[in-house]
Amino acid sequence: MSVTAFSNELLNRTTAGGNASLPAERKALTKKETAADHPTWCPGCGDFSVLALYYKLIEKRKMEHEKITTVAGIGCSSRFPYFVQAHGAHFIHGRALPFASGVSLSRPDLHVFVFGGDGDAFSIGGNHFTHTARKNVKMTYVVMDNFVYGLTKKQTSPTSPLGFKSKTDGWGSQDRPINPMKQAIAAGASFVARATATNLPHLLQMMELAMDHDGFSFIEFLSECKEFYEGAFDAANPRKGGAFLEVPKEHNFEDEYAAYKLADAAWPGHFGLFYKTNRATKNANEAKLIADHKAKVAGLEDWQILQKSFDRMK
Ligand SMILES: Cc1ncc(C[n+]2csc(CCOP(=O)(O)OP(=O)(O)O)c2C)c(N)n1
Ligand code: SF4
Ligand SMILES: [Mg+2]
Repeated sequence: MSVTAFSNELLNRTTAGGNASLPAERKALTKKETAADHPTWCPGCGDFSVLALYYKLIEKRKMEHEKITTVAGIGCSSRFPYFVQAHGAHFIHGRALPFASGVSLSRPDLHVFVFGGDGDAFSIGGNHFTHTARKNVKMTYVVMDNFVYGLTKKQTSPTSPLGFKSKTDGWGSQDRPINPMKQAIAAGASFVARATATNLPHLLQMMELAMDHDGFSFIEFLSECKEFYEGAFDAANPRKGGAFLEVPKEHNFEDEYAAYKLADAAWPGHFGLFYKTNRATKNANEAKLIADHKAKVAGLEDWQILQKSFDRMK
């Protein structure tokens, strides 16, 4: 399917109203009702835009307070849950995805959002990224990629470009950076999109698409760190002489190889939906396993189920 056809479909869906389950007497939450602590990010940090759009998304899609779940690891970007007045956890560095998987699998009535940085996602959490993607656990993961470790004051991250001078690479980074889009596609993510702080309506559109996806949805969001990597994304910023290039209209986002090729475009690359496919989620597979097992032991008391297990071991 082409991106244009899908966008039109989305537009019809989202303008028709958000959460059908929201009772009439409950009003959509405004930013005032969703905002918690004052964000502690530096002035001009790209992370503010994702937060602003998350408030907007909650309001637009009429999410209920008790259904909002915001999970993060550790990093500047991962402070996110503190700033949202709802359920959430600021978890261990790199371990946001396993925590979010537990929430997603045990509470199918929630949609889990995970926010974090490039270090959290692709260094210490790289393993979890791969496995959560391949297992297709239903959640939306927005990686606020600033090409640096911001919180710990400028170390090289897995997305820092070659030659980037940091506190860990005084002579400039020697290691080839990873390409998050290729990484996500190769790992088996069933929804892969890219956005940037210079086009916020576009980011909102990507977040809506991701939220509606039944599976693991990943968005790489270029989020400038004003303090330790100023100007990193100027090439994608029309106000700084760069260009915001959308995914070409003829791109077939159901074609995995085309998506991979698109992810290989020269810097600063394209923005939009690269890849989307429908395949069984871990949530659906596990729900079926549990239902099948329950059917097998229907009518038995707990002790009888236990006795059956012991008998099998004899
Ligand atoms: C187990 C563990 N190792 C290392 C750290 C130190 N640490 C905290 S945040 C961070 C990197 C953050 O970078 P990133 O995920 O890119 O987030 P940003 O601050 O750039 O948003 C590191 C190495 C930690 N908190 N816990
Ligand atoms: S150090 Fe960088 S990433 Fe962290 S809050 Fe400041 S501008 Fe944002
Ligand atoms: Mg970072």
